[in-house]
Amino acid sequence: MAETDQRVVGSGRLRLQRADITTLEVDAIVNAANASLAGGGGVDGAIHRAGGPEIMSELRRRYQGCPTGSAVVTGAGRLRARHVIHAVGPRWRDGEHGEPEQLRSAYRAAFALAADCGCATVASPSISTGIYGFPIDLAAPIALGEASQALAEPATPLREIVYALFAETDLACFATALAGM
Ligand code: AR6
Repeated sequence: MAETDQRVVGSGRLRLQRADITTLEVDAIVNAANASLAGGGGVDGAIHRAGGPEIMSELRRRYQGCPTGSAVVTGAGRLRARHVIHAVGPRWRDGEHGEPEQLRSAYRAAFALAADCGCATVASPSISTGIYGFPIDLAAPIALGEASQALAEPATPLREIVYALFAETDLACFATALAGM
């Protein structure tokens, strides 16, 4: 799939790619989960389908939900990744209920967990901009800003964060936001 844009940050790289995240060979993929970690539609459904039942078994065994704005990690079952980081973004209401801060916090928690797990390469979807309705033009700068900060952390093992965007329009939106950074 075509690579459209990338940016060097510190000793790492931020990249945008049109892709189904479940196909990527990276150390960790981020899942756009819900607070009960119950699985669902969208990218969450795709990750559980492709990764197999092990991921849900581990979620049930180790965690009792995950508050909005935070993240937990499991193995990746049959996926080519080593870890799945389940991050919970906010459901969009009107933007006046802390949604931007919660989205920022979800990405920050996800990348911090990836670094704690020693990951060099991480792929993330655009959290909250599907079923949860967060406007993607507002979400993209938040997503890219948090990825840049994570890559710029001193001594981080992270070397590449790729946003795996499903739709061409989402990719274009992230590319515009990256150009404006
Ligand atoms: N690869 C990459 N991106 C994808 C894929 C994929 N395979 N499938 C969908 N997307 P969403 P949310 C994009 O709805 O808004 C679930 O039921 C999609 O086009 O997956 O955070 C959870 O259990 C969109 O741009 O997540 C929660 O209940 C982006 O991924 C709720 O949905 C996020 O869309 C979370 O909603």
